[in-house]
Amino acid sequence: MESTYISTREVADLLAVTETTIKRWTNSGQLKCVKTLGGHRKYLLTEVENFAKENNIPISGVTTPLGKVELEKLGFAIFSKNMRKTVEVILEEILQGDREGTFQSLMYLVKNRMKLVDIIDDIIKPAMEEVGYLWETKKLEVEQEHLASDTIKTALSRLFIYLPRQSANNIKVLLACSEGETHDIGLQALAYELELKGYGIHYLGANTPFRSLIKAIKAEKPDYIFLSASAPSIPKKDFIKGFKSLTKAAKEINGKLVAGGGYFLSLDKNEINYDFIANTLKETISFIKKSITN
Ligand code: B12
Repeated sequence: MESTYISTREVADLLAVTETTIKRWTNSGQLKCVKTLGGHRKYLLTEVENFAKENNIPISGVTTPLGKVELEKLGFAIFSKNMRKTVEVILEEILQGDREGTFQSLMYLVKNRMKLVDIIDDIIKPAMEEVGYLWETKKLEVEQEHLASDTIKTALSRLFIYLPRQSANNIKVLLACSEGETHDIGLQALAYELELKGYGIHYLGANTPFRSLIKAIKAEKPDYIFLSASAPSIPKKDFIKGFKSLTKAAKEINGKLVAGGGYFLSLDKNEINYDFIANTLKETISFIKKSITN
């Protein structure tokens, strides 16, 4: 093990980056290699492990390749910065219910230095909007929509394991979908991003009764409370009443209340009170950064 040497391809697989990235790190002297008599670069496994540790890069060892056709399509989409094409490839995998293919496609984006927030906001959100459109126009059955949702959820939960983590900070966040709300993919993605950034996560998930949410806020005293609502199955007046009690509970513990999800667009701004409302993960992250530095 001490003197095991591996190839550029193997280092790339191990660290979940492209071979080009490995070459760049080597050329800049960050990662050491030796050259074989034939001129090929070889890396000492222990050196690679140390490099990964020092730079906070997880050792994944994901080696299963995508099919040649998918790889070519994705490669071209990324090379030409064609987001629409990238969305199409992911959508195809999602609609087939191909968990492995979806995971590998997302992994390919990560290897090409795409950030999780961009993958969610610019690839997964539009792909799922297309799923919604297909369902609305009766081109997709309900069970196919369920399959698509579960496929992306599973792929994201696998991807999360391989992403680099920052060390823990002392900021506590509580996340929940409102009462009557089952759409939890956006909220779950936000929880992944915040967990990777070192926040302490208290995730309550789908359909959390307002009463229980308030109990949890009082018990946990989070710095931030994130509430997601896309199409809750409760009357609007009950939602507004519940949300008002949430605003009060957040104020009492001096926590910031952040609302997100399509339902808020249908509410009158004067009816509810929050610290921030977000349509994307990018907006949410920059709000948190700003509010911490203020
Ligand atoms: C997948 C899906 C489902 C799945 C949900 C599975 C799951 N576990 O989440 C299932 C099949 C269960 C479902 C059910 C229903 N759905 Co549906 N669903 C969708 C779909 C296709 C995708 C949603 C999604 O996951 N997107 C991917 C994520 C990443 O994007 P996102 O949710 O928009 O989140 C982003 C932002 O909004 C934001 N964000 C989201 N939450 C939060 C929270 C915080 C705090 C912050 C800061 C940011 C944030 O960040 C995310 C990243 O950018 C949408 C279509 C669409 N246009 O969005 C319809 C959609 C949301 N559903 C819709 C409807 C009507 C329903 C049902 C009522 C249908 C029915 N008649 O049975 C039910 C019941 C819903 C309920 N009561 O909760 C409508 C809602 C329309 C409306 N406003 O009234 C939509 C828009 C479809 C449509 N075109 O008609 N659905």
